Amino acid sequence: MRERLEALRKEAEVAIQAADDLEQLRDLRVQYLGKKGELTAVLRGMKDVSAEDRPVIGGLANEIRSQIENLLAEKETAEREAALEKRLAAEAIDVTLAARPQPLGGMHPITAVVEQIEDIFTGMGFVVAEGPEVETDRYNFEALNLPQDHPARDMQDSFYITPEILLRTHTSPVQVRTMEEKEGQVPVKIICPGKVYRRDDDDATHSHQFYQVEGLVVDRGIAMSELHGILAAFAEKMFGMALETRLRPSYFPFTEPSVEMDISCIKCSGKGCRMCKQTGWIEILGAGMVHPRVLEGAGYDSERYTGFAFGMGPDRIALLKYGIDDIRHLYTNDLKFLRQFQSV
Ligand code: FA5
Repeated sequence: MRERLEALRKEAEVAIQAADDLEQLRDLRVQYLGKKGELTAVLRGMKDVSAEDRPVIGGLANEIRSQIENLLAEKETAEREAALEKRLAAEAIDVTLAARPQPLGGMHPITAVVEQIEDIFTGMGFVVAEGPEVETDRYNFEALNLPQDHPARDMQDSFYITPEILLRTHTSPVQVRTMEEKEGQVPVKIICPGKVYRRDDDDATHSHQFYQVEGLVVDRGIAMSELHGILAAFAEKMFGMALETRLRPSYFPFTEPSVEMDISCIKCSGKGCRMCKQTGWIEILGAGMVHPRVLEGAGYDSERYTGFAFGMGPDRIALLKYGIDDIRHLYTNDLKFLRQFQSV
């Protein structure tokens, strides 16, 4: 018995020393110390040992068990440390290695222009409002003083979904929605950016889907001079230069009087060039004093309150600002084109 135990001790010592990974050590633990292990098997023979030898052999067996346990624990610790060292060495970061270039996205020119417009107007105290792109005939036309069969409906050829529902042709319905929500409260001072849709034939300056930014101010004593002042300040900020502006009479059913605002040509400063078709002026938006019928229909007493509204096309502003020659470039997702605007 003693010899078997001593042989087991030696064999285990050699095997543990020879093991070179944690898995082997786990197997050796089972092999020597497990329930079905070799030491347990030897101890099962204790019943055949004489009563006087039993304490000695028992003591020896316990000594060998704890010796094997210690050896296993030491070797496991050493193996764990070696494995960690190996991993750290393999994962070491070479700080001298050149970084991989990370492709950076850029802002789409329309998004850039819409954000600039929002920044300029919110800086003047306007709040950004939103409305649905799928709109009712009432908000898109009727409530804006454009009853059925009004000839001006032809100015904005529409995509109808049902006779009552259409894709909005302009952002002006948000004027009415906002005034209704405010229930006669003043001041109203909003801008509304968003997509609009018209059955226009696509060409260099027309798209069937484009953006507009609407503006509306309603309060006591609002006059045309405020409209002009705010829009002139906006234009100079937008194009980053001193500009002349002029208001020309125009017609929109929802404003009276109605105007279009021109700016002096940003390319030739008004001298006349191809961009301004030799006129020195470029039209950038439509505007006017909110028609009393629109105010009344949305719950505002037109004797007490007046207001102005304007609507501009960020697509066309992007063409001007970035010198783009065709609006269709803005909608074709050509990366070669878009990469030019990565820094705007
Ligand atoms: C309107 O849509 C009015 N709702 C604007 C308005 C609002 C006037 C409030 C008065 C008071 P107009 O149809 O002119 O107006 O369009 C406004 C702007 O949208 C134009 O100046 C132009 O920049 C842009 N626009 C119009 N049609 C197209 C198109 N097919 N493609 C790209 N931009 C367009």
